[in-house]
Amino acid sequence: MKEKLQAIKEEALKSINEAVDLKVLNDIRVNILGKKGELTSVLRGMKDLTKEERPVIGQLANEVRNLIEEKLEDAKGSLAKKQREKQLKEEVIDVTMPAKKVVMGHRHPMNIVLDDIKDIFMGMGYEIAEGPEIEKDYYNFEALNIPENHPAKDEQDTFYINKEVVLRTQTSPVQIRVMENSKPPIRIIAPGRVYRSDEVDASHSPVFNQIEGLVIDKNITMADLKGALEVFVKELYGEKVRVKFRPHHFPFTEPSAEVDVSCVMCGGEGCRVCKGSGWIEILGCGMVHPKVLEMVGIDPKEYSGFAFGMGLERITMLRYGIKDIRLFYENDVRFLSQF
Ligand code: 2NL
Repeated sequence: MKEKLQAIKEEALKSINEAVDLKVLNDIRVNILGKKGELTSVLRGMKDLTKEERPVIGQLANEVRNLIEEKLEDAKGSLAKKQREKQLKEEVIDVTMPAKKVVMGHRHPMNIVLDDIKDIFMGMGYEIAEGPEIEKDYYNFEALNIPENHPAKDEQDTFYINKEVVLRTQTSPVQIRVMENSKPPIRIIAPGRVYRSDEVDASHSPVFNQIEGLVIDKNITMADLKGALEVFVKELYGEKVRVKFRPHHFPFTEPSAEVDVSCVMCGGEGCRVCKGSGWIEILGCGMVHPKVLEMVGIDPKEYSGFAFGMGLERITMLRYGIKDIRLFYENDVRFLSQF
């Protein structure tokens, strides 16, 4: 029995030493100290021993059990520690690794330019006004001094919903509504989508975007118009750009003018974009016609004002050197990602 205990002890210490993880260690414990364990069965055999042998073997068995339990406890501690260290090593996060890039879109080139234009006018105290794209014929034409059968109505031929309702051809109706509903001073810009029954080509689209502006106050003169638009053009295209006011005619303004800028492509030398002239037309403007003021209930003897209008597509094409208006609407990512 003594030899058996000795053998159990040696075998136990050896396997404890070689245990690779906590699970193996637990199996060893069960095999030796468990209910059906080797040492347990030896202790059960104690009852067959003589009175003299019993205390000697008993003491030895106790020593062997205590020793095995102690070694098991030690091994458990060091294996648990090893296991934790291994886990920590595996789960370590390298905060210096490059992050996964988030693929994000960006503003459409026309929105970039629109935001710039809004910023410039807001900086001069203008507010942004909006209104319906489906308009009464009255607001789109008549209130702007374009009577039935006026040739300008051909120029701006549009899509009719019925005899009295049209898709607006400019954002002026927004400004008419503002004048009807508020008192001067008025300083607004009205950006938005407009419609004309034009054939599609490199510079025309039946649906496009316009930005109009309106200022109404006492003693507003053509000098205010020139000053405001010169500041606008220089902020948009740079200080070096030259600005030219050329007489023109619109039914809703008198006097009227078109504004040319020195060609943003060639600087005025003459090129394909400016057709050799060195100048590019970018907007129309004028002093609001007294008849228009009368129709909205503003007294033209007390108040005067100026208005202007420009095409957003055209301004954007000039800014970036875009040659075909259709590129704006096709939503080809290869085009859009360039801005
Ligand atoms: C152009 C020219 C223009 C206006 C728009 C306007 C609006 C009101 C009263 C008077 Cl409510 N005028 N708008 C004036 C002059 C020119 O647009 O070439 N647009 C693309």
